[in-house]
Amino acid sequence: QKKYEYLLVDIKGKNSNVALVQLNRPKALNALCDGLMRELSTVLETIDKDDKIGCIVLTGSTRAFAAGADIREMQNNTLAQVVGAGFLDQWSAVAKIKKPIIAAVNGFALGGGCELSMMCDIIYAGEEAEFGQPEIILGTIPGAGGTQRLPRYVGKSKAMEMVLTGNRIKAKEAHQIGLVSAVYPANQLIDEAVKTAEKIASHSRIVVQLAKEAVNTAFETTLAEGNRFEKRIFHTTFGLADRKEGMTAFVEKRKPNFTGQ
Ligand code: CO8
Repeated sequence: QKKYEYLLVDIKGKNSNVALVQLNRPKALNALCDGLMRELSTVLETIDKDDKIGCIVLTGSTRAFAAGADIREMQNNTLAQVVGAGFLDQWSAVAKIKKPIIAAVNGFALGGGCELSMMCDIIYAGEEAEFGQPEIILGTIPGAGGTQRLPRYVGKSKAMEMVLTGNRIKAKEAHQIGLVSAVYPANQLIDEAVKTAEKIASHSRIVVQLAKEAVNTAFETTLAEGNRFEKRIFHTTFGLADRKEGMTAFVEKRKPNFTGQ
């Protein structure tokens, strides 16, 4: 097992095809300092190229998924510095990962922590999880998609309420408004996320990647353009051995044997 400064990385699942990436900076409630985000981007990009892995679970600790960008690190930055250095540009790497990522959120997911969870593809929450965009309290605004992804998850009124007040919402409400797709007791959360990840990893790798790309396109474009894109991706699956295998297995009443081709 490779050692990381801010992460714990493990392989999970009966077929060892799920990567579990745990944010591990307990002293600062997993505040997302530059070093942590650099390490996370590198690790996710490496996993993305690993043929053995079909799905990723990203989690934090019981107390905090992540309490935001690192406020101490940002405190004395100037406008010229943040623009000049492209401050926190590397965060967007997470949203570019091609394999599905399930965020398993226990504890606080605040500011950049909430934004990081929204860059993932599915969010599961532990019963004690709390989500919020408290940047307004610090005299700034969300900078990693909070004003853009949150309204797409929960609609304008709730997103405005969260971004303008800085108030936190609990897991149950996050579920009701569609930010998270399921809530589990804290100690079962990672197992449940791994179970879903194993299911995803049992499907054709290439088709899973295409499906993720198609759903994400819904958030980038018009309905007509999105439907046109989807149709082409759907057609594309007919060039794959896995599409033939999936349908043949159904007809022959057996399990498919996908090869990712
Ligand atoms: N940054 C740095 N350190 C932090 C952070 C943070 N975001 N959050 C907590 N810590 C540290 C605390 O300073 C404390 O350290 P120490 O023990 O050395 O004093 C330690 O973690 C424990 O925290 P608390 O003692 O405060 O624990 P509590 O249980 O009392 O409170 C809270 C927990 C409510 C989570 C509280 O820590 C808090 O409010 N944290 C800040 C939350 C916040 O405002 N987050 C938003 C940050 S701004 C942001 O994320 C902008 C994103 C822009 C991304 C742009 C990308 C391109």
